[in-house]
Amino acid sequence: MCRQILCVAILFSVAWAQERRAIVVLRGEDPRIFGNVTFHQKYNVVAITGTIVGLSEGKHGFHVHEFGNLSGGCASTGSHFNPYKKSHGAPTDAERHVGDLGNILANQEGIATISMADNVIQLMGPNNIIGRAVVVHSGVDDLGKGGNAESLKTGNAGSRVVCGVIGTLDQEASSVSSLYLAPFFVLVPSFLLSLHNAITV
Ligand SMILES: [Cu+2]
Ligand SMILES: [Zn+2]
Repeated sequence: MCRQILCVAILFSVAWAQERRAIVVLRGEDPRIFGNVTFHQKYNVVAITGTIVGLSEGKHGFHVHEFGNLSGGCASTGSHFNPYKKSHGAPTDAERHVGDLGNILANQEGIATISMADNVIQLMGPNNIIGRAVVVHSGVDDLGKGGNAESLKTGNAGSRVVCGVIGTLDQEASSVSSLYLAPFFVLVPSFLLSLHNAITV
């Protein structure tokens, strides 16, 4: 029993220490539209940062689609990544696809600077987006509030203008700071266990 508790503590500390980064290089059929987006997971929060150039001014739907398949261009990346068979929504909605990241905003020069965070997409586990695709759309994602069937499926965001496959950037390099915490989760339960044994003997 005590050994099981220790094992759980060790597993928990290892899971907790995990930090991971991923990158997507975005290319469109129009070569003037391109960009990079990086994903950095610490604990369960994924920070999303990047820049995309060549877009039309305004909001553009920004999603993770289910397949990392660009053999037919952005069209072959499938639907929004939706492992729980939910309806389309805003990133802040409980009812959303895992891949629903809302909209990005391009300025007058057509440059979108992305800086957001999400705790539904993950770089590990069942919600892992690595190997899937990021797609940016021509139009605004209505976040499931459009009042028609398509809104609950795609957000009526229009055609796919630029996309790319999400790849691993690194798994360990930035995990050093979290590793300092790992001994805490091993040593404290060990100490409590020895204390418990000392008292019960
Ligand atoms: Cu999409
Ligand atoms: Zn969606």
